[in-house]
Amino acid sequence: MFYEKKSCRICGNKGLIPYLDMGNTPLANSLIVRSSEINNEKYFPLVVVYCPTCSLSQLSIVVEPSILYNHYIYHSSISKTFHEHCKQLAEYISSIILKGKIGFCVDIASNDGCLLTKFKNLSHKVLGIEPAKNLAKLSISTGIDTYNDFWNKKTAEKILQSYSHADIITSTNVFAHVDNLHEFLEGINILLSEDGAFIIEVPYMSELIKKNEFDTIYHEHLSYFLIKTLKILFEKHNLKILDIQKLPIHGGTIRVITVKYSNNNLSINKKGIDKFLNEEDNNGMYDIHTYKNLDIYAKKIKSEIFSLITNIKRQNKRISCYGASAKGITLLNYCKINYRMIDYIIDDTPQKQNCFAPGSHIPICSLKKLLESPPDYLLILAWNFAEEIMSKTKFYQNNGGKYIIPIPEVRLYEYSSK
Ligand code: DWN
Repeated sequence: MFYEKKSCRICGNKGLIPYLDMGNTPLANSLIVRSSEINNEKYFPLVVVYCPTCSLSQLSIVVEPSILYNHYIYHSSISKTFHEHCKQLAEYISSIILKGKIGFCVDIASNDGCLLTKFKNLSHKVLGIEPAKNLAKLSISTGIDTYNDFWNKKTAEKILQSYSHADIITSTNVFAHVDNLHEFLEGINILLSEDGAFIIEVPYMSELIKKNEFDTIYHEHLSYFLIKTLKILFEKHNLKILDIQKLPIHGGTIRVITVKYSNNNLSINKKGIDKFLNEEDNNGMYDIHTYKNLDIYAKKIKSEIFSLITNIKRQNKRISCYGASAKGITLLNYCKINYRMIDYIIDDTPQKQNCFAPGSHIPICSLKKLLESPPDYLLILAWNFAEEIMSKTKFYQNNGGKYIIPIPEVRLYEYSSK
């Protein structure tokens, strides 16, 4: 079901240093469908280790990908903010990278086709690669051509036989989920055309550390990247970084644009890349001591949130949550918050509703529940979408409902206008 990863997946170094142990937790997206499953839940160690050679942080274990992704409950299209993000990404690629040319755009781990829909709207030819059967089926039903498999060399070869080289390959929020990154990039080299571009978006480790986003550490996220690490990895695979952009989505993401070494069509933003590298160095991102502080901050948030919830409960007040996100489920389990303290979690994903959150066993409900049975406090577990969630729950705040936001620090929001 899982194996222990004893060496760095980028550089092979065996001298890895553990710095954060979040205990044994269930898989964040393994929602419980029937209450009878509660007694059979599986728990996995959640430990982060640091490679002093290339500065990669990675989990100490790797859970079998088929367990995590053959059926995937997370639908990226649920959030309006993410739709807007995908639209801007497609427009940026269309105008700056493809320079107005119509291209063949392949998205790896295309989920429900959110990004590809935006490329399609700009008249590009699209193909999704998606390992989850349920998501591949869903995106095909909306008219997005999708190949149902994991990305690897074999998949790249099959796509090349049936289609053509790709002008653009995107992989947003998938790179961190991949164990064998070397084979992943060998696949990119097979499918990417000589003048094409490979664009990734990944959570940025500098932001995770800066904002105490320890809840984004769970079994799906095998690696936590810095530019230094990505540069080493890409250079091993004939890819050069052209540009890097920092984006607010998902608590702090970096977009990295790469091309094959032989491709000189687009200029390199050397100054911009060096700025990232200098900042990482200046912020101590190449020093294990910086990472050890994450454990201290995570414990601080755990104790603050636990005592806040205990105090609220002592006053006989009710608390619910918004967003059965993977990070939210991780936060609840790490902070030892369960169904005795929280009435329910609202999530707009129909597939998550009527399930129970793994570990904490809190029922997941639709937005209707917030109208029918409003709590005194709403803990926003999907804090990365706090603005969007607050704006769609105006009725709750107008009736005196309060919000708790847990990250980067525990904050209470009360609105005086009743
Ligand atoms: O890398 C990953 C990221 C990008 O997405 C994955 N490993 C899994 C997933 O992580 P997550 O579940 O923590 O992602 P989100 O996007 O923060 O999850 C938000 C949750 O909140 C979803 O379940 C949808 C829900 N939601 C909602 O119900 N109504 C979100 C918004 C904005 C809303 O309006």
